[in-house]
Amino acid sequence: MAHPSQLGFQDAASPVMEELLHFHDHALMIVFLISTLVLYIIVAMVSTKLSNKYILDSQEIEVIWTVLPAFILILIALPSLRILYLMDEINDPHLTIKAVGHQWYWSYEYTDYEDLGFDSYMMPTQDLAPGQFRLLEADHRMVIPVESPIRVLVSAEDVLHSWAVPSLGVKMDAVPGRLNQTAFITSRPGVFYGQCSEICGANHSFMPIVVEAVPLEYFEKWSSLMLEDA
Ligand SMILES: [Cu+2]
Repeated sequence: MAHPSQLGFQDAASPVMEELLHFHDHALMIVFLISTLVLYIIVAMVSTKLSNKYILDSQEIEVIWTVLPAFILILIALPSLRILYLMDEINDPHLTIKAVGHQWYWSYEYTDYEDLGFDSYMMPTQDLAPGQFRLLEADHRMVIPVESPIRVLVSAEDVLHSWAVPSLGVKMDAVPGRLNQTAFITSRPGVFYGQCSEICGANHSFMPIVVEAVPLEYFEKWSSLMLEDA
């Protein structure tokens, strides 16, 4: 959960998000180094009269300022590719959940169970209990067992939506007629908030995503209660 006026990312709740945060910091440090160097050169050139009108070419410096940026790009590309393939990897999910975007709510189907599925609408402001987040709380949360590999199949019924939970490092397009898949593991119990991340119509801002990670025994109790209700 982000706090007011937060500048950086939310705390990671999954191993992939932790990798992404490290990569972000790594890339940002390189950006800072380059920006500082460029700023220094600009200031030096503007504020001094240093120039040499007799030098027409210099092979050595040209080799350096061609090879060095290429090397820096490799230092960014390799870890980026590593995370890209890590995120694509889905090993033996314990649970598969189908998340379908609608105008304007999400519906979830637990396809490992015979009849476990529900719609998840945003809680209207007047119905919020103290401590609940406005525009972010849902009437039915997507409950999952903590520290278990979860696969989410994402699709949409009407228009493009996007199923996204920043602290889990997940953002997957929900496309009508197409089934996308993504996976994550929650490294700690908690409630993780997200929002539809595709401009999908008038109430786009009012279809939050709430993932609640609980210990396995609580998840089993929850699923049997849901099955009884159905
Ligand atoms: Cu949407």
